[in-house]
Amino acid sequence: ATRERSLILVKHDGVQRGLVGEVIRRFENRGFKLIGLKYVQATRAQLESHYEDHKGKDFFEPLLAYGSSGPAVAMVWEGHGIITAGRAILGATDPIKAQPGTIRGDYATAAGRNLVHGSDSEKAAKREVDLWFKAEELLTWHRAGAQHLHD
Ligand code: YYY
Ligand code: MG
Repeated sequence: ATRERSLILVKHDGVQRGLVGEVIRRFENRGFKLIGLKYVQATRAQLESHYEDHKGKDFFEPLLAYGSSGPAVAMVWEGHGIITAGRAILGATDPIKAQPGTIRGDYATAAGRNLVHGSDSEKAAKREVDLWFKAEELLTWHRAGAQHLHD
């Protein structure tokens, strides 16, 4: 659906690497609509909830420790196919396997420093958007020229 949403994070390594603008640019250029944006200091508890599916895995603790060590940027993007397209824009979880032209394939080499997060299903997107944003922080607006992006 055109109203499909995805929670995209520029994780702390992405902020440190100066890639916030680059990530936003790639989603903007593709024609997606930004409806929520904030600079956040994630807590361990928030990341534990965000990554709940990975609890118990060997990378879980380092993921929480590094992710809560400094600021990140949280975004909600909206548009037709945003979940699938967003994952494609990010590239594979292991940046060594990520295609050039993707964010991870262009800028990262390690899974533990893979710069960005993107929701992987509608169910995950709903849960993650609710975790990072209050309803009133999401803006309803019309992106000019939308009729030229899809029929
Ligand atoms: O959704 P995505 O971020 O692409 O990967 P997930 O399999 O959901 O893992 C979440 C997060 O955990 C990943 O972005 C980095 C970290 N991680 C890791 O450090 N080492 C792994 N072998 C797998 C995942
Ligand atoms: Mg994931």
